Amino acid sequence: MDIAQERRLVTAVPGPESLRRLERKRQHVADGVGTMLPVFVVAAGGGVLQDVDGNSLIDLGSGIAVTTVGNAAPHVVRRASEQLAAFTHTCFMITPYDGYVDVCAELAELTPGDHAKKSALFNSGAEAVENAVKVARVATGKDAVAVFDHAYHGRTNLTMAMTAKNMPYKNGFGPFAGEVYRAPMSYPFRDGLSGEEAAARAIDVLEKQVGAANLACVVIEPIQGEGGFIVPAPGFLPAIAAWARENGVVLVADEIQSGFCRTGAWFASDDEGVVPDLVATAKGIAGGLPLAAVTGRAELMDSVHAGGLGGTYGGNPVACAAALGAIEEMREHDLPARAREIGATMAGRLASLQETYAVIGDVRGRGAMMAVELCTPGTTDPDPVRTAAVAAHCHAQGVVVLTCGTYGNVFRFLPPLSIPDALLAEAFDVVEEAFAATA
Ligand code: PLZ
Repeated sequence: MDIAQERRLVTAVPGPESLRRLERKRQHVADGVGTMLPVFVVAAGGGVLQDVDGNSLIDLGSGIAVTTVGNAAPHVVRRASEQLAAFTHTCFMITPYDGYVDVCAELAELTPGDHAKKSALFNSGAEAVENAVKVARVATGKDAVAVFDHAYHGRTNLTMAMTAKNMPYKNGFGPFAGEVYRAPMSYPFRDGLSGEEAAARAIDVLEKQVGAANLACVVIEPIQGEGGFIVPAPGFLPAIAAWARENGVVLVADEIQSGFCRTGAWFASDDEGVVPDLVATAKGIAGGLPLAAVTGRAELMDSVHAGGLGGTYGGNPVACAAALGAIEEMREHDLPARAREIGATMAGRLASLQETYAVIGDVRGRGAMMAVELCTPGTTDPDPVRTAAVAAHCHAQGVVVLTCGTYGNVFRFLPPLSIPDALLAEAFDVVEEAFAATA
């Protein structure tokens, strides 16, 4: 690895050169496109981001769970570079190439279940979710789509309708797509229900307000991402899956954030032995290049008429080569195991933080997808102000942390799985200081 694996601050964060470039961004980039931490990056790898001022920051965000294999990971760079030099695009719908088919073959092997599977490739997570819904509608001949409280599925028109949170994702952007219905999620910290109880509550809403006879699919994140890293109580997902199966409703797992080794398994659905009918993937699949997929039961995928699925760039050859490189990294370094290791370290650090800081109401997550939820001590009243203060402290000290949650009071930790142990430990020292400094 060429980039020194260290945190090194030589200016304030952001530094003067980043601030100068931020001014240029303000001139040319639409204000609606925000940046959480405006340090302009020039190189990244391992667990480090280097900026234009010469600072090295520790990355606990992976560009929102994308660079799971690390930035510029060797197999990704090698395979994508070779492909870049060979050809950059033909459009798979016009003249095909092996990389696309190879990625689909890998997806059939890696996603949950040993039934016959097929895939279609796209560019973004939102596009994958949209296409999963298209497949489910054609396959069932039904229209309605069930989603959950706190869900995040994207920013396109259909996926905005499926996303729960208004600000900033939906406000003013309606009217939204119809036939999307929302059920209560299992949120153990806030509802105290068992998985079975929470599933019964959700199923009751779907049966009374929509009807299984009208439902094409239930779309669920096995661990919710943007909504707050909400891990449903054990038994919730299997109960929803069983109900869907018994009622002819397609179960779609949105594994866009939780998939590809993040939680310590290849997919978060694996942890509870849930076998979705369709799986939407993106983010971690290609080490940073834009690629997304819908993978599912062959007979469901094949229910769509010829030409019904596609797009100019879907399954771009360079992105496919990058995905094959990313999967090679995951296998070669046993990244599911590495995610479990990182998870154990983070869980230990966060549990001890919780003992000291009563503002931490909940520690949750799985593998390298962990979070803390900040509340007024002794209550479940969200504390987004303290959350923002702790994040700001971490950023100023050169640690990139992300927040999330319906109430803006969740810190999420999504380190690249290539982060060295020492750097991870140092990052959590900074997080600890941030809690002390803002107490
Ligand atoms: N489904 C579960 O996490 C993307 C969104 C960041 P795209 N999450 C990060 C932002 O503010 O836009 C996501 C996700 C889940 C779908 C998506 C959408 O994936 O690749 O951003 O379209």
